[in-house]
Amino acid sequence: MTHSTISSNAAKYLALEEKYGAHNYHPLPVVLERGEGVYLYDVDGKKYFDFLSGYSAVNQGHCHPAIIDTLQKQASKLTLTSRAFHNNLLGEYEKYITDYFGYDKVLPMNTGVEGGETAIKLARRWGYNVKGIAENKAKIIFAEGNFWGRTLAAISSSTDPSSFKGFGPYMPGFGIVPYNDLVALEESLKDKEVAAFMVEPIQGEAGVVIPDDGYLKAVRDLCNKYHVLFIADEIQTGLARTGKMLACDHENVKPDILILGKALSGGTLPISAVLASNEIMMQILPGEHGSTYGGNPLACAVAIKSLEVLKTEKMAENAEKMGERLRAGLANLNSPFVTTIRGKGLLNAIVIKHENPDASWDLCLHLKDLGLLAKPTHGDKIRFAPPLIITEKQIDEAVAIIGAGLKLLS
Ligand code: PXG
Repeated sequence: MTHSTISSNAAKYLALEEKYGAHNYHPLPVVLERGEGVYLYDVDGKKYFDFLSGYSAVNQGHCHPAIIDTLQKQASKLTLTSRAFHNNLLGEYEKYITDYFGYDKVLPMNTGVEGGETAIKLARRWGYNVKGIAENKAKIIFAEGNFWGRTLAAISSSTDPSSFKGFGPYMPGFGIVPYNDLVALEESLKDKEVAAFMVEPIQGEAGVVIPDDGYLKAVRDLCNKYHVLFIADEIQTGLARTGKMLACDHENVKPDILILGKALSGGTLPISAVLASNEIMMQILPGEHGSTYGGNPLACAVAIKSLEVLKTEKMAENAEKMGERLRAGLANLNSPFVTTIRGKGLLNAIVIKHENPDASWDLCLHLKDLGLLAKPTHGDKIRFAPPLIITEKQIDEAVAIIGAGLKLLS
């Protein structure tokens, strides 16, 4: 395994985390202290392209001036009231986001995984109250390879042992079908106890796995046919990342329940949202669900601004164009070690093939030394997902860095 250079300054920070923090992550050895647009700066002042964007939380770019301005102004006025009282921004935000995505209602939460939990609770309730499933019998179907977070429900639907192993017992009422397999999905939906199918339009953590064209449209049709809710987890794919506001927009389908998170705050706060029709949302009554921070005024102000700049700065359009340029640039490198280049908009991955099993980690260390930050997922895949404000010139510079990094592999 390649050992990249770590300054004695950076080493101090690593040592602190090593000693006092849980070892639940394996980060690249870089210590960041500043971000601006598509760039990150480490504690020694070295500048990097950010090709991860906080797993798509920083679509709008680091410290987007308008988002930070809104954050600072609202932070000095009112940050949290709890939902015991009303605040002057919640209704405005709820109107803004429901109009923006065309849903009747929104339920505000914080992290992405809470959004997923909320969607599942809504689907179970709808299953009992509307579909007529017998109490405690509702099932939710998930796709193999899914990733939606780390709670007990999320890991209960996971097919990745590193997520679920040793954390049982697991949540009952969950079923799994292979991703991108409509025959298996239809078979599972015939079960009258199924309330919902929850799926990522493109599987992010699984390594940017893109289903066949027409998959989402067919999922929509099957869910209609069997009176099952279609829950789209757009926490990573949504908010302009794939070249459309939502990845579902590529096939013009509207999920029954839409889950958003990550870039809903431009990387400043944990803000998630679950959007649905009145028929679904009104199944939850006062006192039956919520969160201390959900819908807080600081989050409401920040989310409105984060959504606004996606549109005013045409980030979906830029993601589409820059994504094409990035994939073409990567293909042009003609590296013998890159077997696959795939992606939509600026959610991309390459697959590395090399006799050295640590090659993709080593490549990320080389890229770090050359000034670009990316991280392997599932061993041989590396995600390339820069902020959506990246320019043509910056894409070309980044591709040159990746080319230089690949040359160092041999
Ligand atoms: N859905 C999708 C598609 C995701 O990618 C979540 C839900 C959960 O979001 P929260 O905010 O609860 O993490 C994700 C998260 C990590 C990690 O460190 C998380 C993600 C990607 C990479 C690392 O847990 N995605």
